[in-house]
Amino acid sequence: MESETLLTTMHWGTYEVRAENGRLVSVEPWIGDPDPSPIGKSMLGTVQGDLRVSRPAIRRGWLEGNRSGGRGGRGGEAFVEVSWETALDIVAAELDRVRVEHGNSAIYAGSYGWASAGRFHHAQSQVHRFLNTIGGYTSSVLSYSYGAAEIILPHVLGGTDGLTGNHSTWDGIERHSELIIAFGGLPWRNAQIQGGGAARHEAAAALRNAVANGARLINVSPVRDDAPRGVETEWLALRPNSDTALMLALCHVLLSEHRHDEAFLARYCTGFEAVRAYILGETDGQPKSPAWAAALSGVAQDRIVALAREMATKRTMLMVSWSLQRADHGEQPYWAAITLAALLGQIGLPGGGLGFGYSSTNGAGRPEMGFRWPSVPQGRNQVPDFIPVARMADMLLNPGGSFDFNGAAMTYPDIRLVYWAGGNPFHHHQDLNRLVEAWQRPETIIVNEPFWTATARHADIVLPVTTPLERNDLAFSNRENLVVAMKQAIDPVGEARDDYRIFADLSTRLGTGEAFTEGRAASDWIPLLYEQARNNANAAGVEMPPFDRFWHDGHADLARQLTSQTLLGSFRADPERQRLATPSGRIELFSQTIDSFGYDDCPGHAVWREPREWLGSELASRFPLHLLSPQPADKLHSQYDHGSVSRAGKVSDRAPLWINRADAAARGIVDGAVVRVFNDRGACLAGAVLTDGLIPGVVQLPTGAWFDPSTPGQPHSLERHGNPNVLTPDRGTSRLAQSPTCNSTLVEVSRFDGAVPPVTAFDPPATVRLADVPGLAGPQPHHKEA
Ligand SMILES: Nc1nc2c(c(=O)[nH]1)N[C@H]1C(S)=C(S)[C@@H](COP(=O)(O)OP(=O)(O)OC[C@H]3O[C@@H](n4cnc5c(=O)[nH]c(N)nc54)[C@H](O)[C@@H]3O)O[C@H]1N2
Ligand SMILES: Nc1nc2c(c(=O)[nH]1)N[C@H]1C(S)=C(S)[C@@H](COP(=O)(O)OP(=O)(O)OC[C@H]3O[C@@H](n4cnc5c(=O)[nH]c(N)nc54)[C@H](O)[C@@H]3O)O[C@H]1N2
Ligand SMILES: [Mo]
Repeated sequence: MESETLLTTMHWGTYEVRAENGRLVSVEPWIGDPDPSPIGKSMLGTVQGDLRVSRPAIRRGWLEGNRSGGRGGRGGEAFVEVSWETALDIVAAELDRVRVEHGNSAIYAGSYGWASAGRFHHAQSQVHRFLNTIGGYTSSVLSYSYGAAEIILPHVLGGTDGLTGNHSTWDGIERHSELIIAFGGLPWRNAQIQGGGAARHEAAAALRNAVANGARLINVSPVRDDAPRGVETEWLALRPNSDTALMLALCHVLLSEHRHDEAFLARYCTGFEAVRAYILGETDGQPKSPAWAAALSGVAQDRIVALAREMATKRTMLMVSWSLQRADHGEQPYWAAITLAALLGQIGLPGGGLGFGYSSTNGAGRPEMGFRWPSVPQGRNQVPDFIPVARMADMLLNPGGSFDFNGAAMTYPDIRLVYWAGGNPFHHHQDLNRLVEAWQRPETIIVNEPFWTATARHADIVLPVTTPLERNDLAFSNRENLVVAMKQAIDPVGEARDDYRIFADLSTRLGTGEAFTEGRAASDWIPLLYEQARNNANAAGVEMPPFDRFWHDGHADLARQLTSQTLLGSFRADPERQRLATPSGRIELFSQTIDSFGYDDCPGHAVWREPREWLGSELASRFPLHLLSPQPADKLHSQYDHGSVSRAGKVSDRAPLWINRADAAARGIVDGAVVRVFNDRGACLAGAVLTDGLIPGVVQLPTGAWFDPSTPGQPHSLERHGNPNVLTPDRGTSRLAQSPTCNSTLVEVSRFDGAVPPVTAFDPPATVRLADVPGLAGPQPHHKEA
């Protein structure tokens, strides 16, 4: 094993890794990747670095009986290292206590997060399967990525095609698009990523081809650099969160100049009359005219008119990034984009219509494999309680509280125990100071983690987990026709174990061992999953080699059955027989269903609703800068923030805050200076980067800096590393989708003139050994390994 070169697949790419004498010595892009991501390099030095959780660890106060956290408890105390036997006994007993005393709904294990690529050791599948065998858990639905879209699109288009899959493929766009309008741009950095594993990075080349074939590309964004790398692009700058107004005004021009496609609307859509009356101002007295939208968006009135005319005369593709719906009333830009595309009448034509999230990952626009990849069966959850994922802090703070969601009146369960495996809520959640408070409420928080992330530090019990390099696994992802044998390259670091083994051992203690493992070791599951994949592939006419040959070769490159498709192409061809899964069978420009919910913040058709927080709101007099928190270029979320690639991007040790030169000059801020970014919810430090690539009044601070509060466990302490989620609001998009609104945030930025505090997020937390804690060494005499 020692000097062999092995393949491994991560969400950001496939790499050839090599270990010597037990140490990982090189990580190089897989030779088949035409445009590899540098992020893989960050695994060197970190996978075997000092931020690994090396032994099971328990918060000292929890061991001493302080179960509710309390101020300064979670996140602020030393950890006591214990043996696996002790840790597993304690976790099993605590799960059992909570389910017996409070019922399984008192266990929250939505456990949202990206974990690692690798089909078998998928942390969420494992924790869900485990908890389902012991009676279930309160779960979550939707994603932080595109929760608002997951709710609005089924109402309007009958499903999520064009969002998460089944996009119009690049080949049609390359050949037929004459005008590509990209709301939220097409930043190359995001297309580095493919959930479940990336192999060939092709999005950038596809865009280059489209433009080389004569398409004109417009980046509609507050940020110039949202343009794709190396492709000629016009920048149409607009105020953040004003896209809906711009889209409605484009509709207004089409309608008032009779450039809309009446035949398309009549044949394929329902509810056109209602939205037409709204756009023309017949229902509320306010025409959604170019002049109206210009005042809201900052885009000149005649530019809007000219753009609408150009769209009507060209094969026009609307690409809308996922970021637009992570904002207040995030349902609306999606519904408005569909309305605009419907008026243009090109939906279902190659190179025309629309799609969501092109360049948000590497997958959009690539053909599907045409069959399903298997995953670890999760069993059935007997607990009916669930929340929309981003309402997690609300749930912890308001047990028994009620809320609306997609037409239903819901109640928050009373959570006593939280189990997280494979996610980092102190990365992903909004308003982290509020989360710090909410997180003190449960009696017990258990986290499986390879690294000392903020979530691990804020847990009561941390169980150390392997990374993919320390175990065998399989990678296959929907848009990549490469299947990779992810072979173990190094020994587990410290005492780390696979999530699977942890849950198997917990199951044994809880009497459900057989139900969880079905008598299989991890090494039995991998060929089993592979054989299922092979059967599915064969049934679809795609050949996969037998497992042994595949494992020996290290990967299998599969032929694709499907090569080309157009979103809603078959619906366009035959709307009677290919009805959409909407109540009318058509595109619902007006939805009777949504209208019947009676939500003022999401009525029956696309509307402009002013965001609660944006440059047009009163709050802007105190916090005059709109903060966008995009994905980080040099990592995936918080993963490997401590790696070399991410660290090279830090400015004065912190996350970079991009700020317009004029805004910086007005505040006496110079390039590279440490700045304080703040609002009423919180404050963080960041490193200033001056640019002309943002409109004035907008700042950008990418996500991913490991949460580094100056007084851990206490809300409202200064965050020192540049984590934007101490600033973002924890509010749902609307009563419809209740999804994240991180891109609707106002802040002020000032020079930080005091002594700059060091970042401590990359120092491992204090730990002591159980035997060294007087009075605590007692409860574990019968354990062998201690
Ligand atoms: N302000 C703002 N906030 C955002 C966003 C934004 O745009 N702006 N974006 C949101 C979006 S789209 C998303 S998807 C979320 C992402 O949020 P997350 O998915 O929670 O972020 P990650 O950093 O990927 O967290 C994954 C964790 O899993 C751990 N892990 C890796 N492999 C394993 C394993 O095998 N087992 C176990 N047990 N753990 C493992 C990693 O070390 C890491 O800590 O963030 C959201 N938050
Ligand atoms: N390198 C890297 N790539 C990633 C990820 C990562 O962590 N790192 N995360 C992956 C994940 S989980 C997801 S869900 C996707 C997310 O993919 P997206 O949601 O598309 O990504 P963002 O980077 O949040 O946003 C893209 C751009 O939208 C612009 N934008 C923000 N608000 C507005 C607005 O109101 N109007 C307009 N017109 N533009 C706006 C911002 O300038 C931003 O640069 O990215 C994936 N790709
Ligand atoms: Mo995401």
